[in-house]
Amino acid sequence: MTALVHRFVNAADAESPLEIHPVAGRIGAEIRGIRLGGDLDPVTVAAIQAALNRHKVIFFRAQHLSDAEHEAFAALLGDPVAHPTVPVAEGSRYLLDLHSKEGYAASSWHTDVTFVPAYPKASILRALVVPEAGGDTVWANGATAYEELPEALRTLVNGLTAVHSNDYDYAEVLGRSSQAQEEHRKVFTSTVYETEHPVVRVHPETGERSLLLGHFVKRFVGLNSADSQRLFAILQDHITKPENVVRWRWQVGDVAIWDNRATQHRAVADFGVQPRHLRRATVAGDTPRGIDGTESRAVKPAAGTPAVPAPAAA
Ligand SMILES: O=C(O)CCC(=O)C(=O)O
Ligand SMILES: [Fe+2]
Repeated sequence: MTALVHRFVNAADAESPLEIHPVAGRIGAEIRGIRLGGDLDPVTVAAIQAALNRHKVIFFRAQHLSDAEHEAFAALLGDPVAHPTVPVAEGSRYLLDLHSKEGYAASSWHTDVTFVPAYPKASILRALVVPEAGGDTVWANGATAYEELPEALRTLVNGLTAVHSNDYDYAEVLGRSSQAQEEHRKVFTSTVYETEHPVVRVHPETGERSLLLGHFVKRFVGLNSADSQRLFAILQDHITKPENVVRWRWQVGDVAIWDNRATQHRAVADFGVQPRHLRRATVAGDTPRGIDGTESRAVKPAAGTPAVPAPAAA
């Protein structure tokens, strides 16, 4: 057996002005010595963006951002956008609440909001309350996963398109169905979206190819649902194997930022009834392109249909 040699090793860029400490071998780095907020200078913001492109998820300890600081920092990375169906967190303009008390932990592998064509390019998550133990988050590198696929599978996915929707089988994906889960599903699917994306996305800034899948995938175009499920499981197994993954043990005040164009993530739901509260900002992204340049396209709502406004949080 020949060892796979990765083009990319998760080492800090010697040119970066930031203090960067890689975490796992293929993804993730902690950045020290920075206080995030809306008043960072452009050189630092560019260095953060470069570190994000390189390491795919970056961590900052002990930031303790307010909602306003969180949103102001997000605006330095691009245009902050609210979730398309879930009402914003109380007192904020764009933030999404992830509050385990309400029965919600995003504990299956996904890329954020891939049920719309131009889904967010980055997500910025901060920890307000964390369990004493457990409740970590894990991220997977879709680019190294693509790179090490056996050639026959790579050839197969290069021309493949998948349909992503927010109206997926929640009980099946999350392995349970509770009242809180059902409430969440109703809000999450108040407008049903369906989008066709290439399975291999070419990163608009780095040119890197990565696998674009995750739990919003309903099926592959041209395959029936049984074949789709089997192929999906094979590809997801490659993406989420431990070698492609980094795991973060949260402390209150931490911030994690991920490149939502090249990664998947999920919460680890091992914290029982302990409270866990995170808030997330997302920054607008562009429409993905596949290897041959084909762009993702919306299937639902059909073009010209006005989106149904999300119900007010009650
Ligand atoms: O709760 C977590 O650890 C992950 C939450 C999540 O999926 C997100 O913030 O997009
Ligand atoms: Fe997420």
